[in-house]
Amino acid sequence: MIENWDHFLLPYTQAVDELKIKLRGIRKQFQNQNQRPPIEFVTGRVKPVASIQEKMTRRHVTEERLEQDMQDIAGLRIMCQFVEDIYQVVELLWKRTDLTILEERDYIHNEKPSGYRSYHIVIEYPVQMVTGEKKILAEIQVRTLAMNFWATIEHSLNYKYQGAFPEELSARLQRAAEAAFKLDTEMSEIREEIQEAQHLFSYGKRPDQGDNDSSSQQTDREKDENS
Ligand code: 0O2
Ligand code: 0O2
Repeated sequence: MIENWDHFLLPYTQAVDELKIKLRGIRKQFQNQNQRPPIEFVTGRVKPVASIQEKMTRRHVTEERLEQDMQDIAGLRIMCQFVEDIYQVVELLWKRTDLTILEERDYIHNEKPSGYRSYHIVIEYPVQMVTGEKKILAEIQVRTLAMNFWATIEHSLNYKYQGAFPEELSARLQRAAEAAFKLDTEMSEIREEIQEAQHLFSYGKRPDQGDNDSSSQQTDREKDENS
């Protein structure tokens, strides 16, 4: 029996806090280089105890096997603008030496029957506790803003219907997932145009222009920030 859940979850809480800072750091580093970051924003959570217990019952996971068999007690989510950014983020994660990737699940090109799309990565992450190092599992979900919009809506509907959607609603959700993916595909096709516009908006110059003329092309937003 896990008698003290706070004690059990402490390394997971620490891992989520650390990983949120580290992943948000990737975004900051790109911005610092005047480059468009492949990460839009990062969220994270420790699975609530009630959800852990419910999943243990549903998946027949014993307390002895909990640490190994439940991969998403620590969960991070990375939201990206474009599908291409997702794969760039995955590449960046593979290069890191502070975590080990154990599993990858590409639900972008192999979407779930519900229509769900995301890229899932299971990592092993070492947490420094006063009692020594503890390696824990964490799940990182990488998705576009459109995929996140769909998943958030579908997730809240799941609460209402407990997963047993009426057939018509289920079909509508699948169509909506396809529409969201079509939006992602369309956006990818005009990605260069969008990137140039975003760069102009943020830095007052096109990515192919050097740094020399930045002062003369400062945007209103930058002027506000600097004043
Ligand atoms: P939802 O689900 O949109 O209603 P901070 O503490 O301020 O530094 P943050 O990210 O603002 O950090 O808050 P927090 O509470 O740590 O993050 C909670 C977020 O985790 C939720 O955002 C979810 O988007 C996300 N999340 C929820 N469930 C999962 C999951 O199963 N896996 C992963 N990877 N992420 C999850 P919302 O908007 O509060 O909640
Ligand atoms: P749950 O079921 O409490 O985790 P795993 O559960 O990780 O051992 P599985 O089922 O292969 O094994 O994991 P998967 O599918 O890679 O990831 C499960 C998580 O993905 C879910 O966590 C959701 O955050 C998300 N997800 C998967 N399918 C769907 C879907 O159809 N709709 C939405 N909105 N999200 C989905 P949960 O919710 O904590 O579930």
